[in-house]
Amino acid sequence: MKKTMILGAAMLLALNLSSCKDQAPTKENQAETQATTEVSQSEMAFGVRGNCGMCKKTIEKAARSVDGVASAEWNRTQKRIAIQYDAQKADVMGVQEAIAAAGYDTEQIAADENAYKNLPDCCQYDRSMAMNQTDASEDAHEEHAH
Ligand SMILES: [Cu+2]
Repeated sequence: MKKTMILGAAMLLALNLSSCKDQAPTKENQAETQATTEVSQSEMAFGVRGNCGMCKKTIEKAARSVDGVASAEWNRTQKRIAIQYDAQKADVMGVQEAIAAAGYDTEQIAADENAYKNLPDCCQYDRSMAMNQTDASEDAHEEHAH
């Protein structure tokens, strides 16, 4: 009688254990997959000099040409670019190098001289222009700089 009960309890325990085993890894795997997707999208922002809408196109195109960059948005008033990227593929310096190679000064890298000279006249921005003007409001100094 006593033996049967122990055996029964042992079987119940074994059953619980096996059902835990079946569920636990699945949950872990799901959590891992979700975490990877969320972590891979990082954001960065830094100053980039430029004048007009054509500059904006060139700057953003250069940034997006870097592998791992998902989106790039240059703000003409603030002289600042905001980028969403995969940190495992792209890094801040790599993106700044690509923009500098296209002829535009960034916060940490000066523009390629030849690329700058080859820009259209309207795009040959002032090389001493203040960039990364984080506190400039969207419209305030819009036409002021020219
Ligand atoms: Cu321009």
